[in-house]
Amino acid sequence: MRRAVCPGSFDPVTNGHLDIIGRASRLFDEVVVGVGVNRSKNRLFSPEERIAMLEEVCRDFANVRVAGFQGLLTDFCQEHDIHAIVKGLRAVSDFDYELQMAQMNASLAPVETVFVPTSPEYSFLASSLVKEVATFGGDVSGLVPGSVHERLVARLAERAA
Ligand code: COD
Repeated sequence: MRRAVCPGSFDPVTNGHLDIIGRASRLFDEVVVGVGVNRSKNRLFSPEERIAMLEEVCRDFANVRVAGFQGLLTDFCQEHDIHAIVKGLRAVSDFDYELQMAQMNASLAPVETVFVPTSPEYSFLASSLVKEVATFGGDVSGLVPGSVHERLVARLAERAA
């Protein structure tokens, strides 16, 4: 069984993430979307909300499941018998940090990192930018799945109230 993890914060999941998850699902027998729930960053959505959104948008991929993880990604890989980490690359600027993480992860556990280049239409897409644009009223409906867009608009309205 070739099993991989697509890790991330997914705050929230975007069409760019979904593209990478779908492509990973065609490369591996099973893909676990690993939602990092370390409490270090200020998140718009809770771990439970991020997991629920991912479960909803990944339900058409038969070999994809979603799980939260705390602590080191390599510990999660070992617990789930995973030896491949799939990461999306948008630009050279992503590569510097991703390479460092790949090498660190390989030093901690028997895992290989597989880099998948972003599809050109998603190369500018990041959760942080989606949140910023939506906060100031910009239209991000084409950048995230429909159900995620609804939750995003609702959450920002709650925050603004
Ligand atoms: N196109 C293609 N890929 C994309 C796009 C896009 N438009 N947007 C994002 N991605 C890729 C990113 O490049 C990344 O690979 C992945 O999707 C997730 O992105 P984010 O922004 O949701 O998540 P990050 O980068 O904040 O997640 C970081 C992790 C949670 C993976 C990382 O911090 C981690 O492994 N944490 C656990 C602690 C640990 O083990 N630390 C030591 C690391 S060496």
